[in-house]
Amino acid sequence: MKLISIIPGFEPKQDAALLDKAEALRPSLVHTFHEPVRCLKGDRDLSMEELAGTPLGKGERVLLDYGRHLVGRLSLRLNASGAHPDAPAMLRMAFAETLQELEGDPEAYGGWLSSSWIQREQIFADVLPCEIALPRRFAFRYVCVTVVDTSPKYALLIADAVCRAETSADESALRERAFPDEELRRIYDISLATLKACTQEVLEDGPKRDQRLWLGDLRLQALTTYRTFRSFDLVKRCLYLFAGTRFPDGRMSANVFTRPSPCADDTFLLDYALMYPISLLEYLEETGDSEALLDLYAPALEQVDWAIENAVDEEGILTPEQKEQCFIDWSDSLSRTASCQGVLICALDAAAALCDRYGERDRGKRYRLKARAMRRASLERFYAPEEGCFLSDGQISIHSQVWMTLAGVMPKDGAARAFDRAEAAPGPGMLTPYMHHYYVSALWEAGLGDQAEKHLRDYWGGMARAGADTYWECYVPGDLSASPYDSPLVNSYCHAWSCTPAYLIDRYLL
Ligand code: RAM
Repeated sequence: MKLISIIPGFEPKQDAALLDKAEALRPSLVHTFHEPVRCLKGDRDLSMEELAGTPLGKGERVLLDYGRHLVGRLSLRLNASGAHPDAPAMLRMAFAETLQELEGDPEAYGGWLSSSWIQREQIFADVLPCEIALPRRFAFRYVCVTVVDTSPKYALLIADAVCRAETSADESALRERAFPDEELRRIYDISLATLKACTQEVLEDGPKRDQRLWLGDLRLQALTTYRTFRSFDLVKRCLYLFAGTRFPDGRMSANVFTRPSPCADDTFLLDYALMYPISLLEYLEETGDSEALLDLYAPALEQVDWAIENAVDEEGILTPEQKEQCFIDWSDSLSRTASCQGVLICALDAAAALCDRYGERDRGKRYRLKARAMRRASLERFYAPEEGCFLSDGQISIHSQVWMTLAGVMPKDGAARAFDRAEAAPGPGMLTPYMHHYYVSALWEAGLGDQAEKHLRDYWGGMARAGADTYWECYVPGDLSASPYDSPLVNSYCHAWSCTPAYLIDRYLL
């Protein structure tokens, strides 16, 4: 599934008052400084002091390991060894969140996302000694530095390579937690590291790549930060950004660019837009923020109203055209109809609860009636009693069982059989932690807590065992090369929608 949307002449509708409020909520960043914890030159393991005394000539390469995932900017102090430098030093650098990324060849990359996301830098030092601050922000644990050339008269010394890391996450908000075992603590800690790295001036989608807001990711980050860093104002800022720049007809964009100034992307994903009323309700449940309710109520309900008017037939079933506008998971062969139907029912429930808060009870009642009718229609259309599970356009997938469960359509006591059936079916597998999050949540909601916990330990624990410092955008157990973009070289290995174990553990296990 390629996600490339180009709407000629697209001009988002900007709401200056909402965008001003978003701007006023821009957080300040906290900086920390980090040196490599080890340097590898060939098979020699060097300390930073040893590296500073090791001349590097043409073609030589060193791997700097910072020992943890960082989001920040690098400064190099370079020096010369030998005769007076008579030519610039030229360096090539590759930044990587995982070692595996350094193995791929950027020149051979042929995926559908831009190759410019591959984190590289080329620098020239005209005068030595010197200090060079790299202009771009990178997300990395490893930096591979190759000396492309110096001259026969001198070699290069790397005196230091300090990263100024940045985040707006407030560690002092974290509460001590008692974990039943080390595995769970590790899964939880990696989740915190992931969210911290994505917590910048907005809740970024992945600091290596998009560095902007995506609506589906935002909801999961918000749920997780409420129980960890408690960045309530940052969630509020993100909600205002989505409401402040939209499609001309009021729909929320799937993502918002934040620089140079907020601007909706011309990409619409129905299930993402429907996450907005859900996210707003969850934010209000946490904060009781009446300003946000007043400002964001109308934009939130517009998403649901648009869907009812444009995406549902008389029977209360999602239309075939609209299922094409849904994300749900990165799977080409997935039928998204039942899943997106489930998201819409959840959004109707959220809309009704928003109406209650706002004092429009009759309107809330109408959403409730619609949700009830859609539940009935879903059961009739998608549930196959002989199979004991839901079918979407004839296909059995875990995705459909998940969203029918979360939407309250799953027959009572039917979940265990439905999930067993779907797991055994040859249907499309789940590709992303985004989908796995909803899977685990659905298991818990269906009373299948043991299965949920096991899956959480297997899936996120699997990434931890594979060496993850932060959770990856895409993870398919047993296939480290899985990628939605035809190449893992552009995969993000610290990704917003993957950060939820801290939420899940806190909510269901502690
Ligand atoms: C990717 C982003 C994001 C996701 C969308 C659908 O480009 O990384 O996480 O929400 O796709």
